[in-house]
Amino acid sequence: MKDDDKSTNESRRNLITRLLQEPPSPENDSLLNETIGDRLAQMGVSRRGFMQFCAGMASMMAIPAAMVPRMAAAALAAKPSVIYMSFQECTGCLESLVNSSIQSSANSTTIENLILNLVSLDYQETLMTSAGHEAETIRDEIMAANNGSFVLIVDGSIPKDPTNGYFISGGKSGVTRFVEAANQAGLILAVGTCAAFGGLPNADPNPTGAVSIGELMASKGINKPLINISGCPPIAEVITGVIMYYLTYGAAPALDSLKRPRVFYGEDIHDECYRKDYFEKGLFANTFDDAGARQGYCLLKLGCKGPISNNACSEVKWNARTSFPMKSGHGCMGCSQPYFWDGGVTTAKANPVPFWKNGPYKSPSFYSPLPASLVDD
Ligand code: FSX
Repeated sequence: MKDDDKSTNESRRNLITRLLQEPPSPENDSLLNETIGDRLAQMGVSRRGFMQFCAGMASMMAIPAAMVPRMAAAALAAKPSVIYMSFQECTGCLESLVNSSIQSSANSTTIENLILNLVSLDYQETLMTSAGHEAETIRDEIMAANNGSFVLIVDGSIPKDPTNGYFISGGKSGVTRFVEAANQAGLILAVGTCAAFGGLPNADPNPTGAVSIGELMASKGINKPLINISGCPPIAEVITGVIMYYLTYGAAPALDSLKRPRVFYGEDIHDECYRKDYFEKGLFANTFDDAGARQGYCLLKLGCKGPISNNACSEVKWNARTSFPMKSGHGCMGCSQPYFWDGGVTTAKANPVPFWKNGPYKSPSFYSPLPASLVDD
């Protein structure tokens, strides 16, 4: 990590701390009129709690503090329609989002609950009570009513050949279902590594011919804004953070070359890992249960993929910010990267030796070249 990146991180962390301790300002309070206050109260959220949430979210996404009131106002004023469609996946992405919400909702309304209350989640096959033709009709009506403006969240990858018989739902192929929705959407979020890069269904030998959402869009000439939120599963707060940004600005945040938001994927997991000090000192665990592992030594020699994986796990953490893999004693599996699983992460076939033997510390050739559809010009 460069020195100026380090100082940016440092100031971001300081900003988070300051904003979360700051008393509510008249400027912020003036934005929360009586109607909004009532709505927050109905959701069990105090004004102060909501402003703290916005401040924390803004800081996490490197949005200037001056934008916090605007973020709060936009989030409360807007209620965009969200259509959430699932294709070939394990439902882990939705589990991540929903369990995170349930886990911490015993004490207060969480970020996830808040967002689910602030957007109009109009179609999600696993969560909705409607099914069959009724659900499909609702989806079609909502897409028509919000043509060009709804947010399409997609998880799972899709068989590229619509005639091969894999993934038929509502009598339509995955390609047909996706293309119909994508052509009417305002913004597309590819949630999870399956949707973003192909993921598990795309792993060798890829029997269904599954491709990522980006690749399918490119092949169908669909030119809509796409944000990849990778991870198997992705971090719930990263999904909600991107939605918050869109509510605030009406546009996608800055993306990296893989169309992932830079604020969450701009650094590798190793950069913020608490075991990094041991890495710097050359202290490594050699087995998962040796004395070094118990003291927090670096897990690099056990195959940790933190240095080549971009995500916010070590900063945002998981399960209501409780922990993340390295804190739990397990190396990073690189699930946010293209070619997870085949990319040499867990299979002996693709990567028979720990990656630290693969040459330079950050080998740019560790992963195969990316498909052109995933790379910005
Ligand atoms: Fe894939 Fe998600 Fe992994 Fe599972 O929806 S990213 S297999 S956690 O469920 O798509």
